[in-house]
Amino acid sequence: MKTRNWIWVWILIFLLSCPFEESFSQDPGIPDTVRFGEWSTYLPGPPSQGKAIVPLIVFNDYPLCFLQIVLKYIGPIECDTAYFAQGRPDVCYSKDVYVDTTVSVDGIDGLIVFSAIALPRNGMPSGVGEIGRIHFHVQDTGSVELDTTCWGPICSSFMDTAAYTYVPKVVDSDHYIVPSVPGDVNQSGEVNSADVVFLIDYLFKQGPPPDFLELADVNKDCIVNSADVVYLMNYLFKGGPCPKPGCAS
Ligand SMILES: [Ca+2]
Ligand SMILES: [Ca+2]
Ligand SMILES: [Ca+2]
Repeated sequence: MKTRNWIWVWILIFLLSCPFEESFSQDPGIPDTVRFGEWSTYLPGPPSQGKAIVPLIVFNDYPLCFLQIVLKYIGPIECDTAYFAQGRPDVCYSKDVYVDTTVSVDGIDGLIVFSAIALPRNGMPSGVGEIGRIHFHVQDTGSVELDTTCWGPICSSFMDTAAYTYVPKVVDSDHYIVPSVPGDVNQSGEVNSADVVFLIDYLFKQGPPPDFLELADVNKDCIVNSADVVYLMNYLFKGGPCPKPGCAS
């Protein structure tokens, strides 16, 4: 073989041995992730129907011009609504970045698609946080699974401001739905003095509202107020009647 041919062979071997981290389809920097926050569920007990709220959390280390997240759910749940929450896309909006967002739900196949396009090209800032929420109807107790998938040719993908398009890592969510305990205002799984504190903070100290007001309406008059605090304290400390499945919402 001529010397010039050997040079080409060595160039080829060198190129093949190079890492391809910077190639077009690779996620630049730290891997971007999509994951789900803690499930908040309310199920009075079968056969009555309940509700669940699941936060959608995204980490991206470079600003994004485009994101598309395609999700599939399996289990005794049905998607009621899904939306981009106040937060990261809104942050873009307040910085004069126009964000066009859509969420599609296909209840028959159990599919949800979040899409956001940020214009102009300075994109959605890098960071981590909740970008949306999914609300489900809960039909029964049991295992539910929330994972990524493709909807025909549409799969989850991100594009950064340098026009790198890549697939984010999706951390799936397995959750077991159990009946809710009336009076478990903070959804810790049990009713105790922490629920009284949570309720007092909410009613009188501008604390966060319970995810489900039904759990705080322990006297079942469809309103959450100081009478529920009295009822709950009476149950916990004076042997009063059990909290009831509430009707406030
Ligand atoms: Ca990254
Ligand atoms: Ca509790
Ligand atoms: Ca009440």
